[in-house]
Amino acid sequence: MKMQMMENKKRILSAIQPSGLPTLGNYLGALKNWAGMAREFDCFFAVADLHAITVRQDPALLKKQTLQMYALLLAIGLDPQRDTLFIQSHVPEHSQLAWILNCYAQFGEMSRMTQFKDKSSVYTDNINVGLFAYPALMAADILLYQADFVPVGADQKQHLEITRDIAARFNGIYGDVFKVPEPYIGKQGARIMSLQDPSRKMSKSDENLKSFISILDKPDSIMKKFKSAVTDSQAQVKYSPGKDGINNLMNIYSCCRGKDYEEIEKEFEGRGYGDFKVAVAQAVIEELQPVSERFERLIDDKAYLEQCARQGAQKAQMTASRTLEQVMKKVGFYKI
Ligand code: ATP
Ligand code: LTN
Repeated sequence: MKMQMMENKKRILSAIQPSGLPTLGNYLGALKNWAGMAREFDCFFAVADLHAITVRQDPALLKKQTLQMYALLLAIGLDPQRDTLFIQSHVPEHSQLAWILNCYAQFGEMSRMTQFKDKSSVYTDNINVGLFAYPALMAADILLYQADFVPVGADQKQHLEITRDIAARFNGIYGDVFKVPEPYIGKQGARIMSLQDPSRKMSKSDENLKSFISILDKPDSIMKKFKSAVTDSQAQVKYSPGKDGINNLMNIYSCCRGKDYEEIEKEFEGRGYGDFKVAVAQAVIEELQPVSERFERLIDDKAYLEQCARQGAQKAQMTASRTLEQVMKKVGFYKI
């Protein structure tokens, strides 16, 4: 009976890069939704270390951050027994399929990716081929598992579209090999903006440390960052187009407290931005506290984390190898 229910569940796959400790943006835009979806779906979640090296990483730091990110998957409430939680490079099928998909992705469509354009303007001394081919690896991550849905923040929608295009193109040539996945973009939290420049998304690689909240920031640091968040000169807590700073704070508050904008406007009627900023900080502190407590406990238990990662990779590989084998056969690779 239990087995049958498993089979009826739709499958989701997502991944996060271990390129630093996640921000509140990653948490509200991605991680929190993953934890919320886990009961309903058959879940595959990966730490995308192969993607991380598209920008230069310090090897020791990458290693540390990979285990930290894996621990965070558990700390947000994912269950290594129920869900398939793994580290991307532990399943070599990702690199293998990515190469094949490179040959079905067009230079023109890859050149249009906003993330490539953005990152190649930032990392001007290292515009490597991996950075360019990044979406083909992401397509491999998704297509290997025949995922139905891919939960991502709005910034990754374009990569999902190219994944769908590559899948449809491949299926068009060889028959139905890949499931064409749908994006799953949570309404709220889809785009948390920088606290210092609310026209840009909150990003863990931002040089201005005051612009983002790290998921493990201590309460006093969270409070300070919200108090110095950039808003406009009006002082009414009201959601309105163009007021990016206050809109962002309202979005954050709404995600943490589960209230809609109207309720928030009522709650803070007649009170200024100062009060509101403190309330938002408090809500974020309460939201992150259980996660950081669980994280602190887990990160000290390396043996347990490694055991979970090993099992997760084995589970992932069972599905991934089946898809890859089918692809290789279709393409015409000689098998012995
Ligand atoms: P970097 O700043 O190092 O490029 P990032 O902070 O943008 O990284 P990723 O690892 O690329 O984070 O993204 C992980 C997940 O978090 C993705 O699903 C992405 O859509 C989501 N995400 C990232 N930033 C935000 C944000 N500001 N608001 C909502 N979701 C976000
Ligand atoms: N590119 C994504 C991370 C990522 C991903 C994936 C997301 C790598 N592989 C597969 C969804 C599905 C990012 O940077 N946010």
